[in-house]
Amino acid sequence: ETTRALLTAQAAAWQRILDHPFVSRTSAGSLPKATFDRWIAEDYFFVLSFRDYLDALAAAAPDDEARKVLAGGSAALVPELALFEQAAADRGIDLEVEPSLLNLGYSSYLLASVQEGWPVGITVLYAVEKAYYDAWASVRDTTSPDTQYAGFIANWSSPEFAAYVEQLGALVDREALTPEMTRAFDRVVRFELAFWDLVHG
Ligand code: MP5
Repeated sequence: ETTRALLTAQAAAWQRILDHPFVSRTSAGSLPKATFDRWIAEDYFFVLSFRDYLDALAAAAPDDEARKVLAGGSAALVPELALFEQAAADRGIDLEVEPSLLNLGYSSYLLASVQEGWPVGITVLYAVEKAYYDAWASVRDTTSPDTQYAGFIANWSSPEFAAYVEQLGALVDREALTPEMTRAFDRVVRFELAFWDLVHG
């Protein structure tokens, strides 16, 4: 299986995503407010860019099955962006701040990956979504139900999101693994770790 090979090769780095202090401190409720606020502003920019990437990738999708899965992901961004906007209003966060260069780099890389063709583009999408599913499912499993982060936890660890990530994995598994797919997956892993470091550091 292609996804299994990708994840196995990155098992150590993947574990560092799940064990990251941002993730464990979100679970423990010990994250400083400014840190979570920083994440909200950075991630909001990321998700807006991600929406453009998803549209571009959908235009490159090879068949109806792939288009249907991606349309589901696109629809989920409507409530997701509303979640960020509500949290920003509640917490007094300015969402218009200039993103970090790392965030600009990650967001630009997403869009650029589509130019490498469908197998690379779908590998990137799977890696991005799987990283967030695993991280937020880990928060879900280790935190109290009345956490202030419940909306975000539910967004990326719901059964619906889990099913979406499974469907993305199935699309990747239709492809035979190439060095370009491995490189793309590894880049997303590095970007994800750096993103947590950026907002937590
Ligand atoms: C996602 C995200 C998940 N919101 N932010 C980062 C840094 N990585 C992955 O993407 P989406 O579009 O929110 O499901």
